[in-house]
Amino acid sequence: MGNTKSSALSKELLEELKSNTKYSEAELVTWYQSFLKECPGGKISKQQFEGIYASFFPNADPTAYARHVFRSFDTNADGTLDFKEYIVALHLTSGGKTLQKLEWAFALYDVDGNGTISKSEIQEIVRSIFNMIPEEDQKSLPEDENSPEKRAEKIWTYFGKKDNGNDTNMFPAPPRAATRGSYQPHRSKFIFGNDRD
Ligand SMILES: [Ca+2]
Ligand SMILES: [Ca+2]
Repeated sequence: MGNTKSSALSKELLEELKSNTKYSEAELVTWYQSFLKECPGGKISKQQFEGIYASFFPNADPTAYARHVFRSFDTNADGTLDFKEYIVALHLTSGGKTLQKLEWAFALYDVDGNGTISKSEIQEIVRSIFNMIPEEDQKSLPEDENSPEKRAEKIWTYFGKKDNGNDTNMFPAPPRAATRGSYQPHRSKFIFGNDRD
C-alpha cells in the first residue's frame, strides 16, 4: 500500500484511451489525477465500487447489481478496476457507440462468461436490478413486469426465445465491433464467439 505510484499517466495508455474514447487528453489527465486522489493505489476494489453504488441507492440494496457491473468492467478479471477499465466504464455508460454498449450489456448478462446468455442469467441480473428499486416504487410498475420473474420473461420473449421448459435456450454474443478499440471483454469464448452459433 505504501508505495507511491507515479502520478503521470503513461503515454501509451493515454494514446490508447484517447483513440478509443471520446475524451480529450486534458480530460483524461484531469480524471487520472482525481482517480489517484480517490484511489491512491491506482485501483478500485470491489468493496469501494459497491460503496459507491450504495451511496447512490440509500433506500435499496444495489450490492448484487454493483457486483455484476463490476465484473463486466473488470475486463482482465483481476478483482479490481484500474484507470483504463474505469475510463472504459465511464465511456460506455455515458455515450459510447451502440455496438460497444451492446457488447458491454452482453458481458453484464453473461454472468458465467461462457459466451452465451441463458434465461437464468437474465433472471439473476433482473433480480439484482429489482433489488435497487424501493418496494414502494415496485408497486407502481406495470402489472406484466412488476416482478423479476415477469420482467425476465418479457426480455426473454422479446429476444424470441419462448420458454420450452428448460434453460438451454441461449442467445449468442453480438457480432464484435470491427472498429479498432471496441470494447473487448477478456473472456476468450466471448471474444472468439462460439463456432456452433
Ligand atoms: Ca481489472
Ligand atoms: Ca452465460
